[in-house]
Amino acid sequence: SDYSQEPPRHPSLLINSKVPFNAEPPRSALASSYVTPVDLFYKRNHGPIPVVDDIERYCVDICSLIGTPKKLYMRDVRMLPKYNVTATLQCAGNRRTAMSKTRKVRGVGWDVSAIGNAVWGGAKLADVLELIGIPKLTCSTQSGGKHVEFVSIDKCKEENGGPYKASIRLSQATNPEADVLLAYEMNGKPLNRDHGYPLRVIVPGVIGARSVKWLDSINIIAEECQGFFMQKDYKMFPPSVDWDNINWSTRRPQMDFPVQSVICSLEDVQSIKPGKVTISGYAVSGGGRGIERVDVSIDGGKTWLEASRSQKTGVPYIADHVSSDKWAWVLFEVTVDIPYSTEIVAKAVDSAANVQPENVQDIWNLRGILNTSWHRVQVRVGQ
Ligand code: MTE
Ligand code: MO
Repeated sequence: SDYSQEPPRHPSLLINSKVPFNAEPPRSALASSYVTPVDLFYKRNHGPIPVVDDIERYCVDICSLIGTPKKLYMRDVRMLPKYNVTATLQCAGNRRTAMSKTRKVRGVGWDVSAIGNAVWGGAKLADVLELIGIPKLTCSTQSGGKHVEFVSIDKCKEENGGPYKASIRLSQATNPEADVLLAYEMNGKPLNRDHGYPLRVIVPGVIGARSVKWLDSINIIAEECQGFFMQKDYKMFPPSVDWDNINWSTRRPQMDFPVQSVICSLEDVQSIKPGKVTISGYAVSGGGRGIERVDVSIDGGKTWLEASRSQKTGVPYIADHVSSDKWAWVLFEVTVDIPYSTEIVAKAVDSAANVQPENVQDIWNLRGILNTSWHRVQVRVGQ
């Protein structure tokens, strides 16, 4: 494959792999802004970044089981009502390195920054599907179509040189409140090549793997997408399953991500002076569930303090979907006195009262996905 036309990237990104390009920002840079700058947003690719230079001729083929196929040009997408949705995108492999420390897993070695929060601008998929005669809030069509498949332009080795693809349920795709977008903007600017120029899917509240970049076609299909990343990857297995006894067909593709929180203001291990320390980070849950609470411990989880939470400055955060960005992370902060070396821990609770698991061993899985265990950092206090 050809990596001669990769775009320029920010020098402070921590590179996990050069080809394909996989990189994340330093954790200290991540929680310093509610909206993650595009340059610092993690980049997760499975092949070379496609080159789309003739934007006039670029179009997405939409095929359904009924009716005639349609070609969707950028001008057609731009003609539909434009929505700006603030949504956190998180790779299922975020925090994989920490899981690998208890028992080896396969996959890109992410620290805690394979996640970012952006304002995605574009058309709602529900509006696009209406153009080809699929009404809003459709659960299944007469001809049996139940899933919407997104196929990319890129080429990856996992698909034997074919394109990256994924699908979501038709009921989610046609639900305007699910806010599934065909996005052409990120933080108010046209998408850049790394993030899917000219058009990508954003599926809020769902693992990043389903938000297909560089969209080439949309297919309404009867069964879920049979691609590698749906059927042979991004599934959550129990700790008893390893590479010698895995049966992929026993599990469903992961969609919503679980409740997560991470301390970004401290490295593990961090040396500090005794005294007041501000502990800050992010917390987010999938499926549009807001963050109800973030607990911080400075004694390894024996006692807890509640951190303050925020989204937009000056607007109180309430996890009620009306005054909050329901698909977006919250930033948390608490100032504490740390007199001696200790373990600092964060854990969040979402609006369905889901909590993070205490120990990573209990959720170990061979692909190293969804490490949402309590986030722990060691601090060494010296004079
Ligand atoms: N879409 C295409 N076409 N190719 C890819 O490799 N990677 C997926 C998803 N969409 C991918 C893709 C994965 S695993 C993630 S986590 C997100 O894109 C990452 O999006 P980002 O690079 O914009 O952060
Ligand atoms: Mo991912």
